[in-house]
Amino acid sequence: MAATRTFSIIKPDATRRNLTGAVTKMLEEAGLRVVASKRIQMTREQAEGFYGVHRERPFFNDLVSFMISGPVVVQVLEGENAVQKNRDVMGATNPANAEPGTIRKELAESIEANSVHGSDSEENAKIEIDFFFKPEEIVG
Ligand code: RTP
Ligand code: MG
Repeated sequence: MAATRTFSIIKPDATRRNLTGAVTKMLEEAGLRVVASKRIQMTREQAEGFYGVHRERPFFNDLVSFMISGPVVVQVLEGENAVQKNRDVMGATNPANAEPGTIRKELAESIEANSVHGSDSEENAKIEIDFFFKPEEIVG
């Protein structure tokens, strides 16, 4: 099967606790390869744009504030069935419901400060990769 790509964010709760390497190690051990990576401070406008689909959700304002509360690491991950593989290693949105061995179970603090974002479909992966990366920044 051909390699596909997904988009990942290491969220501010993880960068704050110096867990960038720990998260990346779990992604790599799950069979994903980091083909692009950069540490950025998101602006409010960027975070609102990125999470635009959640604009009407009750947690939207808190989520945006959290995502700009510190640096994040945005990454493009490559592997077989990358979107699903990443979702599997991330675990459930709420770490209390996540399976042992997943990033959120082992590392996350709460349903909001849940350490990682991952695209939920190949279509959204393309949109999210384009939101943060130029083609020449991705080296497969
Ligand atoms: P993500 O998009 O970050 O990969 O996570 P997800 O699909 O598992 O969760 P989603 O429903 O898309 O929600 C996006 C992010 O919003 C925060 N959230 N807070 N307070 C709450 O009830 C609540 N629910 C979701 C989380 O940071 C979640 O990852
Ligand atoms: Mg989502």
